[in-house]
Amino acid sequence: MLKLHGFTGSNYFNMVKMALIEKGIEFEFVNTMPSQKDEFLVKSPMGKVPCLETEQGFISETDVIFDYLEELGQGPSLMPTDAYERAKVRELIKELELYIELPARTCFAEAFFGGTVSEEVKEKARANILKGVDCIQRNASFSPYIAGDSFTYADIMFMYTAPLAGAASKKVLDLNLTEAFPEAKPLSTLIAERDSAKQIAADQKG
Ligand SMILES: N[C@@H](CCC(=O)N[C@@H](CS)C(=O)NCC(=O)O)C(=O)O
Repeated sequence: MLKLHGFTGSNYFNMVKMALIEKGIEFEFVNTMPSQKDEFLVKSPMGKVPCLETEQGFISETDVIFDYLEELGQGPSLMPTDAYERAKVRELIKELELYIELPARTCFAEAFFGGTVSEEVKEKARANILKGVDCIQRNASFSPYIAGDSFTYADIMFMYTAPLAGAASKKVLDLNLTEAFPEAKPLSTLIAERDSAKQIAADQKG
């Protein structure tokens, strides 16, 4: 059986967890924190979570794990069948990670972990997040899902990046993403209604 290593508070962990639940693939949860210790680095070369343990070895990087799960061919497909449309889903996944998640992440220390972040970092984050939002608005369809009429891995990436970036922006950057990114709330509300999202939210509450 596949084993998913990570912790319930990790947004990336929850992305892979959602994909596994959506596809109905059984997995074992291995509660694991990120670490730079040698024994973990052999499993996840950057020391990050999640990583997925298969019979052949470990896989890390969430979008790569998505592709692996899809290629297993089990459960409902979370990718379009057309090659161009598949590429567009991957494009959105990459944009959400690079241009929303990563700039927002530079402020997580102050937003969620009691740290502080310099004004310089905040200014850069504010500008980059707004640029990222523009990019997603140009590229996404929101009809009703981010890449069209079916639920895909890009929706999973969206679900565990945009709302968190919104919360960090509000808390630390005095930036209201509800105004700048009005499409985000209806989509996250729609995704939150899925059984997979409800299970993840319940597990997060403990
Ligand atoms: N690009 C990675 C990012 C994963 C990631 O940043 N995970 C966080 C937890 S939510 C982590 O392990 N952070 C520890 C670190 O950055 O060293 C992925 O796609 O899985």
